[in-house]
Parts: sequence; structure tokens; C-alpha cells
Amino acid sequence: MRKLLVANRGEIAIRVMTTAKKMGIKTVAIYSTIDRNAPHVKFADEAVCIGEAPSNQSYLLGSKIIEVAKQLDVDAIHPGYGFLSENANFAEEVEQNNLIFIGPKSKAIKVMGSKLAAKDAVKAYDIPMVPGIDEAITDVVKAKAIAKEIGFPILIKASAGGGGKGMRVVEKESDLESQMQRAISEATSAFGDGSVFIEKYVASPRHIEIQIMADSHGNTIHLFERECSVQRRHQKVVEEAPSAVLTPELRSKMGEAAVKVAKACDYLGAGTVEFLLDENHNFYFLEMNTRLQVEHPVSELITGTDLVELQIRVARGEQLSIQQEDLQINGHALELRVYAEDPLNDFLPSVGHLDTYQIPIGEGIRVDNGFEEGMDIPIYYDPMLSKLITYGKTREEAIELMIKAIGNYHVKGVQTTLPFGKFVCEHEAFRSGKFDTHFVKKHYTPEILHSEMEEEAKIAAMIAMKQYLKDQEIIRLPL
Ligand code: MV4
Repeated sequence: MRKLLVANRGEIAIRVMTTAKKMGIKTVAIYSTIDRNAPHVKFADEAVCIGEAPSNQSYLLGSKIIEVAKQLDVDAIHPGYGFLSENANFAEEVEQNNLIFIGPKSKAIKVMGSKLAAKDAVKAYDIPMVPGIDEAITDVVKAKAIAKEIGFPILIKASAGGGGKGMRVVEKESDLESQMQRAISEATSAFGDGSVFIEKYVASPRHIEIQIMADSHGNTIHLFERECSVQRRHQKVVEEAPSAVLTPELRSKMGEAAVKVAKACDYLGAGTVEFLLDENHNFYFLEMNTRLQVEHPVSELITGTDLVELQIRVARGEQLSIQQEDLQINGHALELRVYAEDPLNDFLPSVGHLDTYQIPIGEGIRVDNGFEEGMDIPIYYDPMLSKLITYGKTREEAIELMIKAIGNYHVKGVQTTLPFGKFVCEHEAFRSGKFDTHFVKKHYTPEILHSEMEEEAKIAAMIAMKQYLKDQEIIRLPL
């Protein structure tokens, strides 16, 4: 592999190209007109404009991207996350054009893209799943019978769903019919597929996911868990590895289950198997994400691996150089997604101009960043500016370092989720590890953050005033 095209933008494009460069592989960036001066374009050895700002006229144009790759004599395409990364047709078209797709085969993407197909694929592998059904349901009478059997509350889910779309909690039988109709119509309009199914509703779960890596020689390993329970409206905000609550025994069990899920779909490359963990520490397979995830750095830090390097190596046919027994957890890592969103105003995108943009540096701090001072944040894409990642010997150390790093991250011109990250890191429920997926809903109000920020602004003003008076004194003293 001599040349790699990254079909993405922002921090992940730079993240992938950094490893490619380290491995002596030439890099090609693609970009839309609005991204012509973006950092990922400057970072690449070559860059090609592929269209206008809206993603469906640029970063989502699979055939055009493949055409560019062929023209530039590219060997492989890395899709990053989002955009074309979980598009089975794109993966197939890449391979049909004799290029390497850095990811699993299109068949695995397709199976895992459907929750029902995924359940069906793993059925024979003895993997714990939430009580429920594994086929699409449209008949309300049948649905009522199943719900009674499972016991309320139940959850209606869309098979093609993601990010909680088409999901509905049903507390009692009399609500079932209307909620089912809503779920079906929501799924139909969002995914063009109205298939829904029913599961027992796990009321207060934690979101634990296992990183796996598979080569084309039958070897699959897991790189332990990440916990992503701190999220709002299905958008993750803080992630960490390891989880504060897994015992070594549970960790091995979940890791083994994740490896079985990967084997069930003949997986290749980096993937993530999502589980719910209930209050009694029972775990249930939810779904598999067939891409390199946003939060992969926390796994890299605690295992000392470079997941992009492993992805590239297995994609070019090498055997995994690491065996399960070689892996162990060292230290603790935290990641905060720094979004250009206003935590005081319902997290609305706060796009604009980055008047000041200074990222923290120091031991134990990693910032996977896609922006620089003076840039405008385009409205067309995800408003994530960077990922602020800290690493310490213990969880407490990583948390303290995160709070410090947030203080040394200076952004002016737009609102960001940095103060929200500080709120999480200082919260007793987070620090004690006693939290679940309802953390944000349960503990966060803009008012708390507002008063905290006011308090800090007051202290800053007082320090500035003190300094001013001191300076005045110095000037006056000689007189
Ligand atoms: C669940 C659940 C409770 N019970 N399934 C949310 C998105 C999709 N990936 C699956 N999700 C859930 N499935 C059962 N049977 C609760 C959620 C859920 C959730 C899961 C992970 C992280 C955050 C979440 C927030 C709300 C609901």
C-alpha cells in the first residue's frame, strides 16, 4: 500500500493521515469547496476538490471519490466515521474497482446495518440478548401478546434505526397500538424501512461497548471496553476506558461475547460491539458498529495500540501481530467531545468564526483536532471541533487532568461544550462512577452551568482587577 485516500474531513481525516504518514504511506485528501483551506487539506500530500459544500454533493459522492482515487493511482480508501463509512454499496464498489476498502466486507456492513439481521446472525452463538422478538412485527394483536409475555415496560425499536430514532417506550397495553403506529411511520420516513420489533425495556442501563479487531486469517481480538453512558439525546459527550464498574470476570465475558459477534458476521478490521449493562450487571448485545468510532482514542491509550495502524495492516492482508494474551489495561483515559454547541441554549449549534482557538498541551493530554484559529465553522457538517482526551494512571488522575485541560482550552467566537464537560467531571455522580445513560437528563440543567460560569467570570474579573490595582501601584510608587 503506497497511497491512501481518506474519504472524510476534520479531525478524523487528520487522525488517519497521521498514521499513514508514520507508516510511509502517501496521503490524498478530498474536500468540498467550503473546506478548501481546511487543516485536513493542508495536511495531505495531495488534495482534490470533489464538489460543493452540502455532503450529498461532495463527501457522500462514492462513485466520484472512487474515480478520483483511480486517477491518482491510490491503493486504498479509508472512510473514517460517518459519511460513507457504513455504506455497504460503497464498500463493494471500492473493491470492484480493485481498491482496498479499509473496513469490513460489504456483507458484514449490510448485516449489522439491520438490527433484525444482526440478531439473526448472532442467534447461534450464545450471546446474551434483551428478551424480545427477532422479527419485524406489524400486527398489533400479535404485538400485544408478545408484550404481555415479555412484561411491560417494553421498547419498540426500528430495525434500520440508529441514534434512538423510531424508538418508543411503552408502559402499558393501552398505549401500544398508537406508539407502534408512530414508531412505524417514524421509521418509514427516516429510513425508508418501517420494520419494527419489540424488546423488554431496560430502564437504567449503562452503555458499554467493546472494541474488536479482526484479520483475514481467522484471528479476532478485543481491546476491552469503553463506557459511553454520558450522552444527551443519543449523542455521546464523555467516554472513558476502562469502565468504572466492570470486574475482570465481566470484562472477559463481554470481550468473548463481542469476539463471537464479530465471528458471526465474518468480520474484518476494527469494529465495536455495543452492550447494555443493567443494574444487576447483566449484559445484553445491542448492535455492532462496523467503523472506526469517534471515541477510539481512549482504547488506544489504555492498550498502547494504534487502531488505525492495525486497520491498515489487516486491510493489506497481514496477520494480527497482537494476541489476546498480550493485551492488558494500563491506566485510564477520558474523552470529551468538544462541539461548537451552546450548552446554555439546548445545545444548539453555535457556528461562527473562531476568533481565538488555543488547544491545551501537556503530558497525558491528547487533542484530536480538526480546526484552527481564524477559521469559520461550516454549517454543513457535524459541529464537532475536536476531541479532548486525557490519560492518567487512575480514573481520578484522568478526571483532574481533564478539568485542568478544559481550563487551558481557549475558544472565543463560538460557544462550546467545554464548560459542560467540566460540569460532568466535577459532578459527584460521575466521579463516584454511580451513573447510567440518564446522567444528563437527571443531573444537568443550563441554570447550574450558568451560575457556575458566572461565578468563574466574577473570580476572573476580581483577579484582573487586583492585577490592575497592583500595576497602578507599581507605576505610582516611584512618584
Ligand atoms: C435500549 C434501551 C433500553 N432497553 N434497549 C438507544 C439507541 C440504541 N443504540 C439503543 N438504545 C437503547 N436501547 C432496551 N431493550 C435503552 C437505550 C438507550 C440508550 C442506550 C445506550 C446509550 C444511551 C441510551 C439512551 C437512551 C436509551
